[in-house]
Amino acid sequence: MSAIAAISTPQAVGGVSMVRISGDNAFDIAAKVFNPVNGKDIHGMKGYTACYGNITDGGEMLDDGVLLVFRAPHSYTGEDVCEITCHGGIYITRKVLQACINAGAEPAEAGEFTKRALLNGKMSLTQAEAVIDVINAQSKQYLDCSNAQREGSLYRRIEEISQHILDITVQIAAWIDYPDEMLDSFESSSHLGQLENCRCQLQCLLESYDIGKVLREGVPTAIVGKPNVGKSTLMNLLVGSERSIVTDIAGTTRDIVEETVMLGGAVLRIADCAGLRETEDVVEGIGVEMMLKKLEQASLVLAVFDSSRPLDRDDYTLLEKLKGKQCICVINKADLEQKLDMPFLASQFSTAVEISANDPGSLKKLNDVVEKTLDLDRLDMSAGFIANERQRKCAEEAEKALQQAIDGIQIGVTLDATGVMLEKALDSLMQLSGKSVSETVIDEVFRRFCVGK
Ligand SMILES: Nc1nc2c(ncn2[C@@H]2O[C@H](COP(=O)(O)OP(=O)(O)O)[C@@H](O)[C@H]2O)c(=O)[nH]1
Ligand SMILES: [Mg+2]
Repeated sequence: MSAIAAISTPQAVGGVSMVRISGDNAFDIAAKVFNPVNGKDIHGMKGYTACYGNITDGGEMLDDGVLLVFRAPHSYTGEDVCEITCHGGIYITRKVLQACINAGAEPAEAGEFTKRALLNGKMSLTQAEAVIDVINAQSKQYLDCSNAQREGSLYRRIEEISQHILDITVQIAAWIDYPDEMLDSFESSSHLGQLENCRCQLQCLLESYDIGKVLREGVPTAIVGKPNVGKSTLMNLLVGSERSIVTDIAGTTRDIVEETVMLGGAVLRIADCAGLRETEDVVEGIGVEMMLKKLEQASLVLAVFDSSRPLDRDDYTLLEKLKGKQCICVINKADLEQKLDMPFLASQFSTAVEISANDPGSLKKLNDVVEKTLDLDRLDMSAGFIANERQRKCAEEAEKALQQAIDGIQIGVTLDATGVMLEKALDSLMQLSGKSVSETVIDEVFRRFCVGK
């Protein structure tokens, strides 16, 4: 394919930036813009070698830099690749890219380098999708999972399931075509067991989607409670700085204050809200409305209570509003004299923790209780997981078709009909792994990428 070029480093000021060129004529283009100081022709350079030289555009000197070359097929894209590293200014880097385009390269589209890697058989579709997840990973856990995915963990898992289904489909086809020559009658019970096993594995993969989503996007978390229980103090403790205003005046927090923090092995997108109480104050009233909305949207709620005061009407109103939410009861101000009906409060929640939000020593307790509540370790994500909506849809369709095949065998439908359902399941799995996938789907996948990758 003819060469494409793009800036592969961030569009920001830094020490160095890199323009990548990939394609059959990558060396021709690089030779037009890069002149090695040793005077040698870059066409003679071996793969994985570098040289220092001047970068020019039609004779105009732009910068000096380093050229790194890769020879097909031993490159990221599987094509000839030249990477020109120049000084890391936005203007100069754009000028170097323009020089490559003037020399005949096409500007690369989002994800086009990775798309070429896919088309050249350097990686599967699920591996290509994992590249973008590695780039976007915000936590160690998600990075580890995405790296395993990039190594092909999901691909292998799908291949394994597909192989089992294929074996059974082949046996069924043989039995349909040559019933007289088959020694044994069709063993529906053993096939049922195997199909059920495949279905369970798919279900397990589907469950991984929710955990992946949590790791990828962060958990929308709301800190709620009546005024003055220490919500903003808790927020500041979690953030590690004075993010929310703390006073002993009830109704201090009115706007929602939002921050992203790592807690319990996950990224939490935390909102510190106005305290829940009936109020005549118009602005505070709007704050309470916003808090109720945040509460509704939250996947995790930190419900804060003040242990130095008995429960009152505002606490009971809050308890009503928390029904059905994944909630951790945070009993704050453990350093003060206890006046709270602890046994009653604890009975209202599955998880409770006693802390002093103004004591940094409470962080560990909060970390542990959040980790236990989210329970992100319950699935081995490094063994492959469903990372996006496209994959989820394919896995769901495969599982549905398998279930129909299983139901069919149980009620004694013809083997023809069972075979059709199994083929449908296989087709969905092939779409998942990218073995059989339309160009539209591939384009959709790469639209999520950045230019230069
Ligand atoms: N003794 C004690 N005081 C606390 C604790 N947490 C918060 N406070 C105090 O309680 C008051 C209200 O805190 P704030 O975080 O503004 O409460 P919010 O209205 O729920 O956001 C402030 O005077 C805080 O210093 C704690 O653990 N122990
Ligand atoms: Mg507050």
